[in-house]
Amino acid sequence: MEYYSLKMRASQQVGEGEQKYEQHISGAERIVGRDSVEAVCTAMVRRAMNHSKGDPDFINVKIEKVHENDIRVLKALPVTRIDVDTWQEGLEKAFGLVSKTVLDVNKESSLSMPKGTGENAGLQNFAENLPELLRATFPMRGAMLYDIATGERLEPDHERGVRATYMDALHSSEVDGCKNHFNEAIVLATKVANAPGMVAEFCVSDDPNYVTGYVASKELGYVRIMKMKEMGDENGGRIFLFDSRKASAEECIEYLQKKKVLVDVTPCQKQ
Ligand code: WAQ
Ligand code: MG
Repeated sequence: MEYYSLKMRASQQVGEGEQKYEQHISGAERIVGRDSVEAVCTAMVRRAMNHSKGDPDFINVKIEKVHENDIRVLKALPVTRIDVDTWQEGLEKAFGLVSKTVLDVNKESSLSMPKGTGENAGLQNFAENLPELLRATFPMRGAMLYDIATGERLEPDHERGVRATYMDALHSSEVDGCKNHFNEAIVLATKVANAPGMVAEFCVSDDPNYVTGYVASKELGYVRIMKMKEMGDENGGRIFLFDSRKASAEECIEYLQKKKVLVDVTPCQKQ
């Protein structure tokens, strides 16, 4: 079977003179069989032309052939959900789950390391740092890559962050459709959880009307947390928690940005 990667991004110029800049309106990416390329491309352009964020004056569609041998097929992470009464409670739960995962990994590593190495004062109270890390992701287009071994940020560009790309659901016949948050997120989270050195991911949507977020890792699976921010809040972000004792940042970023991944979501039921 021959596959193609399709990527679309649309933007609009706003402002005048010196202040003029390209504002992102819409973006999408797929990996599909040869037979679907034309229809998916049309659907992407339609999505760009009918977006509530505005009328685009620039649309970029990139279509690349992908060799089947270069595609890795991954099983979707198992999905669970946590219901909460308030977004504050949801955020607490999410912080709790990731910091426990991080502490467990750090405990394990420090047992196998000579005393005095791999310890960092800032990491002792990792949980307390999480709200500040999350706030730092709000203006970013990609994710923060945070090293749990040193407490350092490893994105080459802190303003942009690292973006996971070249991924889709396997056998996804869907051509059109507006953004489905869950379907896109389970694909991204599964790719990310399988990255070299990845420990966990933390995500809050930047869509003001979408308050469900998640934490994910190979061990935790994909844990949906039904409220993680206030309705109407347009602040969201992603943190990729990474362990530099397990892999190099270059290797991890190369995988996130270049490796083609199809995620088998058939057994994955939305909870
Ligand atoms: N790679 C890395 N970071 C990204 C990417 C990407 N491909 N796409 C978005 N981000 C970052 C970026 O900073 C955004 O501001 C932030 O993540 C949130 O992105 O089970 O919609 O696309 O129902 O707004 C979760 C679904 C939906 C929960 C998450 O994220 C559920 C969502 P958004
Ligand atoms: Mg969004």
